Amino acid sequence: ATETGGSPAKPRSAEGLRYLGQPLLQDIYIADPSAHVFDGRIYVYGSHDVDGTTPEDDLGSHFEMRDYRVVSFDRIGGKPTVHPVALDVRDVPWAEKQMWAPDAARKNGRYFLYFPAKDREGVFRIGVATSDRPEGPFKAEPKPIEGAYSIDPAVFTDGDGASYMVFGGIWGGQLQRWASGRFDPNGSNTDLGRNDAPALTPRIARLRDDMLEFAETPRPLAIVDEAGKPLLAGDHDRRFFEAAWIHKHDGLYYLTYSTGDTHFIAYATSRSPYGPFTYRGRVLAPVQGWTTHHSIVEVGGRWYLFYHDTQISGRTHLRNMKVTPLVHEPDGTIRTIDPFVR
Ligand code: FUB
Repeated sequence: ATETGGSPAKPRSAEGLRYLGQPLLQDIYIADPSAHVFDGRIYVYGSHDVDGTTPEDDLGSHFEMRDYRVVSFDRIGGKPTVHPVALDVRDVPWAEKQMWAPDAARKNGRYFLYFPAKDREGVFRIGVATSDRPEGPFKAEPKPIEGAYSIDPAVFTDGDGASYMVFGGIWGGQLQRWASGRFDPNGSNTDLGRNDAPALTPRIARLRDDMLEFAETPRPLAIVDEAGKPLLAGDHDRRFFEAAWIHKHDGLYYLTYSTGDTHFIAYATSRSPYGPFTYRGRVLAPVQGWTTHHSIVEVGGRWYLFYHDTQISGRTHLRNMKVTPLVHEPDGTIRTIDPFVR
């Protein structure tokens, strides 16, 4: 069953309320939380934030993550288990640095960790690593996924078993440098200065049955306004920046994403995973910290938003994850969440 909305999604017990607005763990910094339920347990695959030496800039050079740690819970509001290192950049043959937002999937009893990292030429690629356990350790494939680039992979598996990866992010995520389908080392660092052009959008590609490669060439997902016109690059309040995620509710596909420099999690809906997606509104108002990144998951018949902010550290690259109920209204809209109102 799914939460179809109408009434606020409430945690089931007084004990369960304690997690609202609170960091889910204190011991290490985990951001960009991609949550999944495997065999009744909640597993979160996120970035493992660390304090490095690179100065802060608009391209996110200060996000210097070097490994992944999986966190699991027996229920929403439950005690976190922080598992040992799931994958270290030193064990990824093609990667050099900046292990950014990952996601995971399961197929035929095998677990797949999808992750972006910069190669030795400073280009973001997306790789995959496998394990027979949801928490890892994962073993990386020797090369990045052919045809995958930029950052923030998220894998959605549809009811018919087909899995799709959405990916991409502008500015430091380098998507603007792939406009021609090939990496342009001299391309612009940002999408700025092209306000009237259609905004860049996330890419989507169906994964092969073995989940290790694409079954097709990635294509851009159209994100349009209510009149069917593509959102424009200058429309910073609505245009895609990074952190795409797809979920399906009541037969409708929801593409949710960060608007980056305006700090919203926005959403758009479609009757197909390939779009076009029509912009519908905001899932999450700005949180504390520059970045905002999320996942949406159904747990025990209720829907939840996992997200992050900088409550513990007050520093933009040291983020902690949180979770809050999410409501789909009967008309297909999502009730906007204000992280500062409980
Ligand atoms: O964690 C590094 C980057 O920050 C992610 O890849 C983006 O989505 C943003 O959250």
